[in-house]
Amino acid sequence: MTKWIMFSCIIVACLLGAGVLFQDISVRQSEMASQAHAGPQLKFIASNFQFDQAEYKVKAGEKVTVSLLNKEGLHAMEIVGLNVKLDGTTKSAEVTFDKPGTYEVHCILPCGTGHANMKSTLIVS
Ligand SMILES: [Cu+2]
Repeated sequence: MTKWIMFSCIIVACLLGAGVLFQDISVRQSEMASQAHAGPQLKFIASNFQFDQAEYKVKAGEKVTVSLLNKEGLHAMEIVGLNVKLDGTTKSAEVTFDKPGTYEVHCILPCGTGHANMKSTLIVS
């Protein structure tokens, strides 16, 4: 009788172990899937006192993940006329740029001596 109890205990332990293992794998798979579905990215990397590119380009009508990374100093940004604002709290946003055009991108956080010149351009085509 005790053998049966031992045996079922071992079975239950094995099932629990396998369950945890598979759960872990499925979590990892869903993480990988969400990264694969991320789509086009528009990354603004800010430092003192400039953005990493003088000109950024995106395609009109495409859903883009816009993100801001502060490599040096503290900055926030705005794409003028499109109501896209990113800062230390809101670091990324999904945006579909509908209207082709040239938009000004600038820093909206007083960050120091070069703040006023911290500008870039976004071209939607
Ligand atoms: Cu600034």
